[in-house]
Amino acid sequence: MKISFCCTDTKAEPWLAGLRAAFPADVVEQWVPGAEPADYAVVWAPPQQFLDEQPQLKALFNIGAGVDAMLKLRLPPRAAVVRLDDAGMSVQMAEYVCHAVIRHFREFDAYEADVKLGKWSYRKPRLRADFPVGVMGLGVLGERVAKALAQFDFPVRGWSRSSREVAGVQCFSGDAGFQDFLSGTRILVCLLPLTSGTENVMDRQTLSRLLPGGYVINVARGAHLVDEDLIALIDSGHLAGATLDVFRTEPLPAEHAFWQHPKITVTPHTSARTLREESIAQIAGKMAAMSRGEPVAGIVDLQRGY
Ligand code: NDP
Ligand code: OXD
Repeated sequence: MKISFCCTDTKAEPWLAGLRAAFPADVVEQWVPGAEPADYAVVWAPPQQFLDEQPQLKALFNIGAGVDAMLKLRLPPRAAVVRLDDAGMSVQMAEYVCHAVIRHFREFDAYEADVKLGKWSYRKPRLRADFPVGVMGLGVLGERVAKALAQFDFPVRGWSRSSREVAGVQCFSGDAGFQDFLSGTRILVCLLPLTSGTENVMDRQTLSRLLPGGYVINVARGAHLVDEDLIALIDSGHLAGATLDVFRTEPLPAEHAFWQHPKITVTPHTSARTLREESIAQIAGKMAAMSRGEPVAGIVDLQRGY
């Protein structure tokens, strides 16, 4: 069996070493144009030429959870697309989102500003009941985040495509449940996959439905959010601010208004990083299972787009 590694912006050697250790009897190579086709591939943002040279590929293992960029490419005819299924990302996402929610709720940004001015001042305690958090997407990452927030006694609501039950979380689903989900949410967290059904989901209309003083945390994809609508609603006072980890263009262009906006916190797509060892272990396990003809979790439904 041959495994090809084709990941842009990724140091290949440690991945190749890990995959070779898992498959000592097989060929594991970094792809170069014109190389012999592979049976399995480990990829991140592969060029179209790589995919076009893989007529016999059985599976493409994406070293991330989101496959929106890959699904824009022409895929090999029979290859399954397999996404990372947690692999150490859900705990990072829970840390990031809980940090952003608590920083906003406890006004730590305002305390930091006071401290810089040498000011010793208290703010009135706020009530958790006034800060219901709504998590859009209750998949591998969203469910973990929703449960982590519930541990801090925030009222937590979740929204997904199909109906779900998550302990401690008030669940809504589909178009029918969306308005009720939004109208009871003050802090909105996006953990949806980017598909034709979710692009621009956070626009003026939906963000206007949040409770006054709403706050937005986007950790999914930049194209879920209409940037101008967010800024207009913050500037009008309907929204209190936002923490954003993902952007339509990455790196976020130097001239983008998000950088300097006093009520927007920006991080460089770092809320849940791919962890190499966990990912190699997961991918190797699934590759071995597939070669034995066994089913594996995390196969992307190409029609649904996630
Ligand atoms: P999953 O596929 O496990 O979960 C997706 C969830 O979104 C499911 O609950 C699904 O509903 C729901 N959903 C999908 N479409 C719709 C829709 N049209 N309406 C309502 N709900 C919908 O994905 P993960 O949790 O693993 O990852 C989510 C996203 O997070 C990734 O696609 C990626 O873009 C992003 N991500 C960002 C990272 C970062 O560092 N910023 C790191 C990793 C991931 P249902 O349950 O019914 O299927
Ligand atoms: C992912 C990401 O999808 O890093 O895993 O954004």
